[in-house]
Amino acid sequence: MSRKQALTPTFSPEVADALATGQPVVALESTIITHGMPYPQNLQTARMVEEEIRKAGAVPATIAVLNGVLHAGLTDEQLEDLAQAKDVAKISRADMPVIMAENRTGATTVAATMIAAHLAGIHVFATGGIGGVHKGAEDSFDISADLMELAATPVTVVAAGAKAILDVPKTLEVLETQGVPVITYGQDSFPAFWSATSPLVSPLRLDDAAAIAKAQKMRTKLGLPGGQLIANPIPAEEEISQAEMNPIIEQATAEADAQGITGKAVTPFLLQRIYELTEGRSLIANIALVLNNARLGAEIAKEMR
Ligand code: PSU
Ligand code: MN
Repeated sequence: MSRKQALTPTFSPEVADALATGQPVVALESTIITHGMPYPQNLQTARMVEEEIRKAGAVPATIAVLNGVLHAGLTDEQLEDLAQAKDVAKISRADMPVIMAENRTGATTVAATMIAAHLAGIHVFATGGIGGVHKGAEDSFDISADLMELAATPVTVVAAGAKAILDVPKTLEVLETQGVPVITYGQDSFPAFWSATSPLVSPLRLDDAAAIAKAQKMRTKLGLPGGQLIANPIPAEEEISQAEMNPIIEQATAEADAQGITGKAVTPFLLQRIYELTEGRSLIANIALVLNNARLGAEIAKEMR
């Protein structure tokens, strides 16, 4: 095999133009569409998130692999097809080369979206929640590749903290071990996805988008690989408190264990069960926090140039 230049993703016209003219661009993942939310709310949310980024003065680039082609920026038709598709692969770092080599279709997780964003020259990525260390990881060894990706690939990821389906203290420990700055935006408490606060104190805190962009640039200047995790609390009026969520999460986790759900299936199973157990309220909060992250992502992207 000869050495070739790295692959460039296929850009939508909007994203190609934005990158060529130096406009701020925010990457978006697609696993949240295919495995994180039910249809049609997944499609509606994907469109709303893109629109929110445009309103904030940046350009959205939703990432996915369609028939083996890595896309940055999807047409509305491509988005619609993906939102309705069945049996779409969930692509993390390990799957990405194989799915692409086999000309298959797949949705990108946080890890794979970071890889694609970096190949595209996009520095900021907004999503809902990252993967992390699962409860019981001391037996299952289930630790999301998202954490190692944050250590390796220079993209700033905006998420609403780590959701309480994970072992959040262990997730923070792995991020620290891997040298990933975990920065909460505007408060000391580390947010817990559906809940704006948790009893955990955030490792780091910054209060404006310019400071967040400056921190990523400094990381690169120091010759340190990797990105940073920005934990952006859900707006207080849209949260579901931890007191309310914790018993529901416990029940969903117990069911996953009882049914022997493991590996890649764990996160989608838990999200679906929590949606059912909260009678859809978890989804409403999930949509609110993704929109909130899209807005902050756009502000950071504007400061990143
Ligand atoms: N958290 C959410 N919604 C999601 C995911 C996480 O609130 O859809 C998805 C993201 O794509 C994340 C992936 O990268 O789940 C993590 O999966 P795993 O734990 O199998 O690495
Ligand atoms: Mn996992």
